[in-house]
Amino acid sequence: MRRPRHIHIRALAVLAALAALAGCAYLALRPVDLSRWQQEGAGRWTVRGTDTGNDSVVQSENANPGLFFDPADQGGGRLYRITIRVDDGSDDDFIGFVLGYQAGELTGEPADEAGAGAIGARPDFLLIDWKRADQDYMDLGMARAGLALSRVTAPLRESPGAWAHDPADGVRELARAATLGRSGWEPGRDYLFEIRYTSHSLSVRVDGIEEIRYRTETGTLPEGGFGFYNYSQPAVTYSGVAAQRLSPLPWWALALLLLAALLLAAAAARRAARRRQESGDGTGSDGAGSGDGGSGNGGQGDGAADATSP
Ligand SMILES: [Ca+2]
Repeated sequence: MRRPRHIHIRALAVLAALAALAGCAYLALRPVDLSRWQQEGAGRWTVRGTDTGNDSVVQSENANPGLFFDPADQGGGRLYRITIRVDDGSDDDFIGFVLGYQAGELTGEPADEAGAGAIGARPDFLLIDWKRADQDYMDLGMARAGLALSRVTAPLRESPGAWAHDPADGVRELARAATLGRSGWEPGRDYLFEIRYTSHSLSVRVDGIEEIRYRTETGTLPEGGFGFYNYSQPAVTYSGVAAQRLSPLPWWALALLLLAALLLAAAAARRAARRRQESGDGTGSDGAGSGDGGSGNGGQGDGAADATSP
């Protein structure tokens, strides 16, 4: 039995519209549930509920390097949006983020005794850290004020790597921020971070300004999840944490798909209108009542077709 062409077009239009809707839902920016995140290293991380869920966390200790991260996040093209704020004017140390992080990499040890986290035993992740003020501290070297991107290939602890970005200690600086590279954070001020991370590129915007843009020309950036970083800075709040999958297709391909769905829907609507008009013309006496009778006639037509082609 051959189906009429208009049914194919209508089905295609419905499928295209559903695909477009599913794509939009899949790629939507959503609040992140921080109650499922984990802590590694030093610090005290306390999740706080808000109107939009468990999307806020406070780090309250003045301690050695520590992380709060999403063990379920395996990256694969994400946009993260976070507001960060320090409510402490007496200290001047590090706040920040990690990317491409897998459990256990901070200390270079497996995440658990069963070895489930052993994949993270060899550190290789990206660190975005932001110090408030220059500080030459004991034998750790000089920590510079400002926002910087580094690649970490050794455990992060109280040592020249975490403190001074010493490449000999496994922390190699890749870039400093465009306008905040030598400027510290200010206490009592909200900063909106938007971080885009794919296997080959990283973009960090702060309050709408792109501060860091980094691409790897050889190989890929570290695979893994997203997390918050702290080294010796209490009273840090991360709030409004939200994440979004980045489309694997460029914007113009998505626009073409949407346009195709709209064109198919328009074609289906035109055909349906023409069929109603034709059936109205062909029934003579029904003509006067064709406004209401369109669908009724359509139903009769289908019934007749079924009766003659079992
Ligand atoms: Ca401190």
